[in-house]
Amino acid sequence: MNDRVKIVKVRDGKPEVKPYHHPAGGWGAAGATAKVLMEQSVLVKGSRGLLAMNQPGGFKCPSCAFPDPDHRKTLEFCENGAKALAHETTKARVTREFFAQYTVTELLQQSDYWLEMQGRLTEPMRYDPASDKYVPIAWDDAYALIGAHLRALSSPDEAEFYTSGRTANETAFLYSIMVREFGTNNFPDCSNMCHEPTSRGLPPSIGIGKGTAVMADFEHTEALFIIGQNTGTNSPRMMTNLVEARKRGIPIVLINPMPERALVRFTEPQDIVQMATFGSTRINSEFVHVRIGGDLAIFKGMMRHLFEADDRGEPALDHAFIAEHTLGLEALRADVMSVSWADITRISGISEEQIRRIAEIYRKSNATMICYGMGLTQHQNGSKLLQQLSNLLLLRGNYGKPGAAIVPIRGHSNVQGDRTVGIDEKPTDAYLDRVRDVFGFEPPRTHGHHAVEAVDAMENGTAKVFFGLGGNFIRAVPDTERSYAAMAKLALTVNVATKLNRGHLIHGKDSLILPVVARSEIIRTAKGEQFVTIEDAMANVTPSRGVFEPVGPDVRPETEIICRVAMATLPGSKIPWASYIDDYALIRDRIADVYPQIYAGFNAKMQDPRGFHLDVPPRRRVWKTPSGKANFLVFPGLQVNDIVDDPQMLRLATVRSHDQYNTTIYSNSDRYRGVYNDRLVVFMNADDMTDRGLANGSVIGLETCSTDGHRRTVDGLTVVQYDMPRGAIAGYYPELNPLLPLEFHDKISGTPAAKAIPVKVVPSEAGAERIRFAS
Ligand SMILES: Nc1nc2c(c(=O)[nH]1)N[C@H]1C(S)=C(S)[C@@H](COP(=O)(O)OP(=O)(O)OC[C@H]3O[C@@H](n4cnc5c(=O)[nH]c(N)nc54)[C@H](O)[C@@H]3O)O[C@H]1N2
Ligand SMILES: Nc1nc2c(c(=O)[nH]1)N[C@H]1C(S)=C(S)[C@@H](COP(=O)(O)OP(=O)(O)OC[C@H]3O[C@@H](n4cnc5c(=O)[nH]c(N)nc54)[C@H](O)[C@@H]3O)O[C@H]1N2
Ligand SMILES: [Mo]
Repeated sequence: MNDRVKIVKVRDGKPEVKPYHHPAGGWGAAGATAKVLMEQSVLVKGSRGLLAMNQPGGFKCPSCAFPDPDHRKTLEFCENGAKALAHETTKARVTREFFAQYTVTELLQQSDYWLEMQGRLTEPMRYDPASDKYVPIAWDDAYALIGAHLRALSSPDEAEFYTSGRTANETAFLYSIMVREFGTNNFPDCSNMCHEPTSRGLPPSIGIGKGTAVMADFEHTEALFIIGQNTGTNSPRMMTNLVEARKRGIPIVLINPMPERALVRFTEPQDIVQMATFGSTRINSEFVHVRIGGDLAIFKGMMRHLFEADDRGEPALDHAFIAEHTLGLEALRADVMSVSWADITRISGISEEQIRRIAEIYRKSNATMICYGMGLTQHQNGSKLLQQLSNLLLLRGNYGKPGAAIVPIRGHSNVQGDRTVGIDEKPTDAYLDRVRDVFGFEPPRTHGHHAVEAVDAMENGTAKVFFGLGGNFIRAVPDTERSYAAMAKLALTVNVATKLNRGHLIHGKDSLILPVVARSEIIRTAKGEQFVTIEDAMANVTPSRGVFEPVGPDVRPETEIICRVAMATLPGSKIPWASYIDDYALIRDRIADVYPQIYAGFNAKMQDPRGFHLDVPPRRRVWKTPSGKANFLVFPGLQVNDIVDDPQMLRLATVRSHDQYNTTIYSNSDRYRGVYNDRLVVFMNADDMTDRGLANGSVIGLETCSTDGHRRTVDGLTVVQYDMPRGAIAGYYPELNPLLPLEFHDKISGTPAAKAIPVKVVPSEAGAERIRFAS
């Protein structure tokens, strides 16, 4: 294996597994918040920041995309938002002296955690091959270098322009214009690895690739389903809505192969009474312990239950809604009735009795919200799986009435907004026409690359330049070994970033790191303080104003960087790039010009610090599909992933711990799952362990089941017995990405099937330190 791909083991304490017996949230969360602020030496500054976070006039939390409540509390943050803020406002700095101290080869020996802990990037740096070090470069020289590389390409399609979802609307919009004027639609983005099945799967069903809920729906809903989403860790502020729903007696059904702690029992960290009395709320009424990839069978079972009830003349389908608003019911009915209960239970691992019980909860509810996350999107047929979920909602008219909705829990704080304002490798002609009319150039019409195609292009040599607007592309994509090698072939890699990460160390022949002003910091330009805007997961657009001084004199706002790259690359451009550097209102005017239907009067609307809601037509029971109706779509069978014919095969879900933000590792512990100081673990069912002669603490390797000639392994993993369904195992992303083949993705959306990697246990060659197991 390539040396650069080796997983760096980190031990910052004694590795230990001990079950977490407390409810999630509560004093554990309060303690963790204080701890991270102290670790980053920002107790006072951080606390001040937390008071401004998600408040009118303040800045939007850089962590997740969950909306602010309609009735705000004085504090509106969670433990993991506090971690994100503490790490962003850290006292630690990565300076030119730091880079002078280490060669890139030496930095590569450090863990992701260590790289993150070095602090904020402070000045632009360029890779120097002679010394194998990053050395300072002036901003103007950096822009000139980028411009020279881009202009030297034989085709604009030889460049890949990545976006991570922290990028604000103003920046993302200009970036999408700059890249299109340059001449390509190569827009790989983090969404391609995340909620792309939502963006591509839902439009044929309901005419829009977004969720249909607003926060008020939580107050009206009669049943909640949380499927494949770890709420307490990845969108903790939503726990408040779940606690409130439980207090109203609303049933909450969880479908997950892992019994996630916070979804079982939760104490609201902001509920003083619950905290003081050590009280907690039981969250779930039904926990459905599904096999990995078994959700499709459950959805079909639920639909079958509804059709059977309908046949008996019991109220089950919303016939009036179906008649007025949908097409395709009979084909769906025929497909659903063709699957047997025996197959449904075998493939899902769930009894007919329990599926009927949750289907009854669904049938009796007049308004249901179905929330979902990566547990549904990251499968080989993620897009089609979501269409089946949408069928289930359509059957009971659960669109366009209070308390009813499909609710994708989006990841990055502005990932949805970035797509809305043009980060799209498959733009529509209508949109490109608007761009042409507003900006006066002819944008490229050929569709571009998504994330996996971008790696393919690097691997086969057609890509020459990678530009990363935030994020950590190389750690986020599949097939680590191949992807690293592909990235290293490029002529130029550019990373616009706040923090040092491995993506900066796996670089092209030329390489730049460009440090930026972060979300929580003030953007000052010649025209005074500027603000940016963010679209949350429920399509609310709100202003975000940083409150802290930028980390140093040599960091730049992201928007300025995009404008200056445009000026250096497109000398003949008629677009007034320089004016956008200083005045963000001008950018919002152009956004309103390109998207008049949703963004008309954008600047005026931003006078209200609470922002406004973008139109989501299904909320009005309007369907922007070719037929003008919502469509029942058929996906035959019960398999959401290809069948692998190997009796030793286990399905591996790569998930997040409680102490990471995607590729950023806050600590090596995962409190709610009871693992401390180690991330190289595999959660496994007791019977699967026995079958393989494994015990708690056994050290194993995993190898991907594939026939494409690539051997993919990760060695030195410790087995932890866990309440997983048979045949399903879990471990952490990004450490296990070397096991995920690039080709193993949803063909409609390009989203890697990171929750269903077929693997088998192989003997370990490494041998690892033993973990202590406490009871
Ligand atoms: N603190 C924190 N917050 C975050 C992030 C973070 O890393 N840290 N990341 C942000 C981003 S970009 C995103 S996209 C979201 C991600 O948030 P989530 O969607 O919660 O992501 P994961 O932790 O990857 O996994 C979700 C769940 O899917 C379950 N699962 C696995 N396979 C299956 C299956 O086949 N069926 C079902 N039903 N469930 C399955 C897992 O057990 C796990 O509970 O969170 C965002 N918020
Ligand atoms: N196996 C597996 N792979 C996965 C997933 C999985 O569940 N399993 N999840 C996928 C998902 S859902 C996602 S969204 C992707 C995430 O992919 P990315 O979005 O690319 O990754 P992040 O870890 O969020 O990026 C972190 C880096 O962003 C930079 N950064 C932070 N804040 C800012 C900012 O304000 N501005 C700028 N310019 N840079 C900033 C910092 O340098 C930091 O190191 O990974 C995907 N990959
Ligand atoms: Mo994500």
